[in-house]
Amino acid sequence: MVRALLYLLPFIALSLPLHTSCVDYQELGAFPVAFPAFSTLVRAEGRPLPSDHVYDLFLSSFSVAPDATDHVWGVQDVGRTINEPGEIQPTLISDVFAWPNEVSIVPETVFAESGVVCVCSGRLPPKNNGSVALIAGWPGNVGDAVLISGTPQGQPWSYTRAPQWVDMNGDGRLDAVLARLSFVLSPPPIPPTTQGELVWFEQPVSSGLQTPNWASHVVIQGPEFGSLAVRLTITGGDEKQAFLCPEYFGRRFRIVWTEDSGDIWTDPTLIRTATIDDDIERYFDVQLTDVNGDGKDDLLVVTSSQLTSAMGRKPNGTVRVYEIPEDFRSGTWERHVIASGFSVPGSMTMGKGTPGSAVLLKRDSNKPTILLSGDDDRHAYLLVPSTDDPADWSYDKRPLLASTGIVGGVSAADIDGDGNIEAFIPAYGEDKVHVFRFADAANGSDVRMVNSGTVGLLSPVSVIVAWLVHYG
Ligand SMILES: *[C@@H]1O[C@H](CO)[C@@H](O)[C@H](O)[C@H]1NC(C)=O
Ligand SMILES: *[C@@H]1O[C@H](CO)[C@@H](O)[C@H](O)[C@H]1NC(C)=O
Ligand SMILES: *[C@@H]1O[C@H](CO)[C@@H](O)[C@H](O)[C@H]1NC(C)=O
Ligand SMILES: [Ca+2]
Ligand SMILES: [Ca+2]
Ligand SMILES: [Ca+2]
Repeated sequence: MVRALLYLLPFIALSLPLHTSCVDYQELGAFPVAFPAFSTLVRAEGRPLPSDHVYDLFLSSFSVAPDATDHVWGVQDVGRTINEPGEIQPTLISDVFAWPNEVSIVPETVFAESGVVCVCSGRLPPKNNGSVALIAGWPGNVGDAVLISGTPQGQPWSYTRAPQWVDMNGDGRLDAVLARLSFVLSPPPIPPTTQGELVWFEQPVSSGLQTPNWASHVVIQGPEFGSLAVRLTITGGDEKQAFLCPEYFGRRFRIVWTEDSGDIWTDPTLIRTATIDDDIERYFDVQLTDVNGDGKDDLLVVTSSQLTSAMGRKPNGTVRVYEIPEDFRSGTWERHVIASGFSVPGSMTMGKGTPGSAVLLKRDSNKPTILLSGDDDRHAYLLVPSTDDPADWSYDKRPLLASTGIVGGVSAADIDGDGNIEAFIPAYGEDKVHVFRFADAANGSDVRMVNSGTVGLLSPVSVIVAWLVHYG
């Protein structure tokens, strides 16, 4: 009822000129999905291997209503109907998860089988009972979910980002490595505290895809929402396995590795960490990618603004890039803040954060434009590089979409092979997913900021924080 009334809010008809020297775009349309949250594009697998430009799209959708049924959706070969987004009809993969977060595909190298979908979930407090689940058979008749994270009697955990598949114990089988979050509850008025940890689930010797409750091993305490597996160089030019670990509540950004020369993680006394940055921001998202187009990978990192009276500062969400040192264990990570000043508008900012996730719109060898979800600030943005010079870290921040609800996890790729990048922008409060295409400016279309939508509810991070603030 409330939502129906909110739909009647007038749409604001802003129109901003947004032509730039190196990127142009059009909104191709949108398709309906109730409460879309995360979107993920994955290259289609199978035999024979589909062409490079066949992508499947996965979406999670959840409602904060206590007894809601939440959904995991998939769209096979989403490029086929991309020019008529209204025709896109997602297929239901599962409705058994409470609050599904990131949905992805398990690489064929893990089970020598393609088409395994992985769902991370976790309804937030007080039913903080999430899981990591495998579902075989995509596309087609998918099977039942197998919960590898198990332990129904143990401490409840929420999982947000999809696992990284790395062989942690050297037995030749890839294991699932994830960050997870739990709340340590005390009787009121003592506020709950958060606990995060990097954990790996050990793939069993046989039938991993049919076996629930894989053995778990904690690497370090700290990371709550995500971590990224990377192989980086050390002095002498060798590479080592490591995990990048942003911490939201912990307000630091670290890297963890093992001193074991074969990168085997079973001996806790060999595990080491180094701090990449600890400028007390809330580290939220990290990707390894060449941001400035110099041929060397960098870290693209988002810190989320969050009003904290204790800090006595204005909230200031940022997008920043770290250059990777020659030896990741001891070197200095040079930081370049490429966009800042994100804050949730209005007076009701408690428990809200911005920006959300970022994705490069990588079309050619030029410095790519970045697509950014504003999350609780209800926008999507483009960060457009001022020049193609790799040493120039200046970007123009331009609003792309104004939704009056939360903007979810964005994804982008050339999904139809036409040379242009298409992007999916979930608009949680509008019950739809927007579809954009980015092209060269020479092929310019009528460009303006798109306004649509209604007032949204709460993003995953927001709910946690709102809950903490409320009970804290
Ligand atoms: C948590 O979820 C699992 C799997 O759905 C279920 O077996 C278990 O009973 C749940 N625990 C609680 C405390 O709700
Ligand atoms: C936000 O942080 C950036 C650098 O991290 C700084 O340049 C900028 O002035 C800050 N803005 C506000 C409003 O504090
Ligand atoms: C731009 O338009 C030209 C001519 O119509 C076409 O050949 C070219 O492929 C287009 N480029 C992109 C990136 O769409
Ligand atoms: Ca293993
Ligand atoms: Ca670079
Ligand atoms: Ca395309």
